[in-house]
Amino acid sequence: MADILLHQWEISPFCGKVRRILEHKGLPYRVQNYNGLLARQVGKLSQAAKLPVLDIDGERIQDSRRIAAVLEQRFPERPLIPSDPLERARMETLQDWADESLYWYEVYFRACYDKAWGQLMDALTDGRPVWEKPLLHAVARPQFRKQLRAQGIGRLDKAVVESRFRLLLQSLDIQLTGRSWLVGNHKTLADIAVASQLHEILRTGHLGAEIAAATEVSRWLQTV
Ligand SMILES: N[C@@H](CCC(=O)N[C@@H](CS)C(=O)NCC(=O)O)C(=O)O
Repeated sequence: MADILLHQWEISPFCGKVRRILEHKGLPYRVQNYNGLLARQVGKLSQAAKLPVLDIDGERIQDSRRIAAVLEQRFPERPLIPSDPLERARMETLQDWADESLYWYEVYFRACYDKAWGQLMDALTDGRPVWEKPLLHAVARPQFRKQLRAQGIGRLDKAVVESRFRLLLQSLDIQLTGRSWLVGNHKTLADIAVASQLHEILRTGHLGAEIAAATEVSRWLQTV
């Protein structure tokens, strides 16, 4: 049995993605959380100073996509990467969209709405001394907003971002109509990557009703 340690923030969609991959493959793992000021240690774990990072039998792997590829190679049972080239290409496109675009909606909904921000701060300081919360708040919120402006979505009004998000939900709903999975006939990394972002939007967001109204998306989310 492999010795697997996931360095994570519980509330990070990319860490949720790795947990779902490990659970799909039936691999037991331990977690190390970096809440509060422990976040300062993340820079020592990964060049990009980002989580998830996975230690597997002494090897350290950064980035959810790289982690997914290594796990698939080492544990090919219950595959998540399709062997068919067209399905694989579709899976890669959706994974990239989830990781590099949909993710920013989740960041926007957390950084720009006070209630979601409060929930994020509670989760990120869980188990830590109370004085760390105002400190993290003061450092993290401007950082998130700066990242959002650089990415572009942070320059848009809430109404515009929400209406774009609704369009994306409708488009996913159409893609999932009469289908169990986004690509092919079994669960793939596309399902896990997209659902991991949506689950986090649901966790701290105010758009739960909109996601529930997308009936195909809601049904599929319960299975991923
Ligand atoms: N491409 C990376 C993205 C990971 C990522 O952006 N993680 C966020 C947490 S959700 C992070 O570590 N942010 C810290 C920072 O940007 O300083 C992956 O797929 O693992």
